[in-house]
Amino acid sequence: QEPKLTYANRAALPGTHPLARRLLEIMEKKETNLCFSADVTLSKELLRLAESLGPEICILKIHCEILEDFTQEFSQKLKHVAKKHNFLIFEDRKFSDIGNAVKQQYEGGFYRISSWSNIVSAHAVPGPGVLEGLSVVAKPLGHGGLLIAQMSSQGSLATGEYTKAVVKMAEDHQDFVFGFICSSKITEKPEFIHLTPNVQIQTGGDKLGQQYRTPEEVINKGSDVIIVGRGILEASDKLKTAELYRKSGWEAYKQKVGL
Ligand code: 5IU
Repeated sequence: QEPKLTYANRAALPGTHPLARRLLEIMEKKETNLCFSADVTLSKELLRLAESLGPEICILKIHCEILEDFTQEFSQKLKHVAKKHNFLIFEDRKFSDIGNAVKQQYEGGFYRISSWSNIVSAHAVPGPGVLEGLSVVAKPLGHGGLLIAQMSSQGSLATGEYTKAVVKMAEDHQDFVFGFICSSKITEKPEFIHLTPNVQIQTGGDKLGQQYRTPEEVINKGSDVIIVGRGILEASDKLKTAELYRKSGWEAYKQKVGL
């Protein structure tokens, strides 16, 4: 069997997107494949979480429109914390309109997402125009995007041939797309990063269709980054719990690549 590539090996591949390279280097340096998903309503709380969990994570994923009190001052503070603790900011916007609309949604409006978020997500449903619109904004800023290839919710329509078409679309737009939100490994190309939500050490689900798997299962299934929200958010000691997720994700990775 071929030796498995490490995150560092993949960072060094010539075809790896510069932002993916930065992510893989952060992962290697901080020994973490944990993306913390902070769906909270107050910006102060989000900043507090980012400050305290920052050292444990490679990415902080947020939904800016869940915040009740979003300001540009907040986003600048978040950027500052991200720089201090060396993690990337991911606005999980799931853009899904025509190119001209998403370009404006990404760059302008109330949130001005492109001014503070390194990574954004998009649906492939509209066709390649969505990526072309986002690219116009992302490229000069060095940002990158993730395509939603599969979803963790019950009854998701993003399966089979759809997922395959998403991979193809990503391969055709590697100047912007550097990876996928997915539940399992969907391409053998080592330049692409696989990120998987619905991770909890306690398996099961929620009442709204979410279905959970453990960090080990997810990493063993070929994913690179575990996305954990309520598994950490609802714990009484969030820092200790984040550390637990970081360690289990990292151990699973080390075993997988044979380190
Ligand atoms: N998320 C999913 N599943 C998906 C996609 C995104 O859970 O298929 I695409 C988001 C939703 C939420 C986070 O922001 O990931 C998971 O949070 P919990 O760990 O709290 O379930």
